[in-house]
Amino acid sequence: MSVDGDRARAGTLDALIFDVDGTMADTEELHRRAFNEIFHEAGLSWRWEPALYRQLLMVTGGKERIAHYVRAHLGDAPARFAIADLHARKTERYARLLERGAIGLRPGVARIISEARARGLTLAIATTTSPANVDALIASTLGAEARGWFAAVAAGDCVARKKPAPDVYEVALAALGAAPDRCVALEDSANGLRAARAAGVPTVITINDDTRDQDFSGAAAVVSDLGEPDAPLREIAGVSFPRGYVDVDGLEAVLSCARTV
Ligand code: XBP
Ligand code: MG
Repeated sequence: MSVDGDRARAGTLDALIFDVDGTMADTEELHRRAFNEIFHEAGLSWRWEPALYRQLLMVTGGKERIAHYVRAHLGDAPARFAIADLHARKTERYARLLERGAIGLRPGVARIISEARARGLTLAIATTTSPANVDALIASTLGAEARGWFAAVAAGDCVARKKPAPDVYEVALAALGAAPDRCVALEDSANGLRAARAAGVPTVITINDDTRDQDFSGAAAVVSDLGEPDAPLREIAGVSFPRGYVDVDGLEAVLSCARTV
């Protein structure tokens, strides 16, 4: 349902736009495992250890990340490798790893989705990861029917320019028919923050081990995670969440503050 659906909206917040990797779930270790398994099966000696992978994460998009690794770390030509095929196989492997129930949602994600739905907000996704990965994560954590809760899913190659370019957020906003200043983006990385901000969407950052040291200037709020009533978040910067967790009222406050700056 688009933002101008038939559900009256009392507040100023119309839609929540979720990033996926690192925000909805801590997925990058599973991505790293899938990359390494496929490299090995392809007879390549490439192995992305955690420290290297954290560096490589600054390049968004798995295919782009492989090409960058070949060029910048191997001094070789990406065209000499069947990167699209490697990445397709990696995506299949990642889905299989997810099916084994390898990952749960981060704190507060299921709660805020449920509350947003109950309050008549529209949900969307704006991610660099492949669409198949979005479907696999939603199915393995919320159930296959939950894919229909998201009015728009902008993912992967639906845009030529990936984050930090704003394109994927602009595709999601257009699909929703939403005004950016009536939405809030939930992100985990500096690339994601830059993308959302360039699209005019106020952004709440939930940090993780891969992104905690990045520059989140311009975020409406930076927190440890979305929090739960029995597991309060840690506030790092920006708007405060006095209940100790991010809820719809807290996100309405984010918009109010964003309007005053
Ligand atoms: C994170 C990414 C993706 C994933 C890997 O996306 O940059 O590239 O690391 O997924 P986001 P793919 O934080 O925007 O969700 O291999 O499918 O790209
Ligand atoms: Mg992310």
